[in-house]
Amino acid sequence: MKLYMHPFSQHCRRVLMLCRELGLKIDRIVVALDRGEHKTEDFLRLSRTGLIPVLADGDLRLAESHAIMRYLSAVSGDRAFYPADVKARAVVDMWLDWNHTRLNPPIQTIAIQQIVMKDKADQSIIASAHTQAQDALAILDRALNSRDSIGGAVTLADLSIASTLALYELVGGSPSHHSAVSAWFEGLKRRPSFHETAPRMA
Ligand SMILES: N[C@@H](CCC(=O)N[C@@H](CS)C(=O)NCC(=O)O)C(=O)O
Repeated sequence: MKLYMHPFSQHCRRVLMLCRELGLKIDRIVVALDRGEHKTEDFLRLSRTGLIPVLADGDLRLAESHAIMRYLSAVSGDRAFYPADVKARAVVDMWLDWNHTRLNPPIQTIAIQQIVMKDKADQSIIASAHTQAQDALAILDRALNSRDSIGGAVTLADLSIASTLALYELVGGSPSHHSAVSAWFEGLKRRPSFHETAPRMA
């Protein structure tokens, strides 16, 4: 199996974290986003989305980090990170969707402003995205405090959200105003899958 990826991408990191957790071997192929390699015809033949990560397994080409994580769970026979029980699985799916739609977007906005736009970054967009990210973290904090749907056994949702928070820290954000999120995130950071997939700073 091959993963077309970039070490600074949170979407790729969550897939690599899962591979590490499941003991799956995967070849990493770095896609040079800065040179627009993901928009070339060669790459678009792999995935019309023009986004990383993309998994290649035999004749399968699969984009979307969460779809890849579900596929890897299925082929590995994993029932821990993506439970077989229909209700438990639905709750994992709920948090995966929540990350995609609520937490990740403002954090990705901050990253694009700071890393891609650099000097041309719009500080008002960054400030508003931080507010949205903190509002989302307040929701996660309440859920973790109630311990009714997340914060128990580690699942795909925990890995996905942790990868997003890692990017948030990389671009100067912090979950420290939310004590339950901070404690939960510190626990995830202690897992080998987290620190072994950290991007190496030049
Ligand atoms: N929903 C997608 C998002 C993937 C995504 O946004 N990837 C970014 C890197 S983190 C990318 O390829 N960006 C290149 C671009 O937008 O041109 C997933 O979960 O895989």
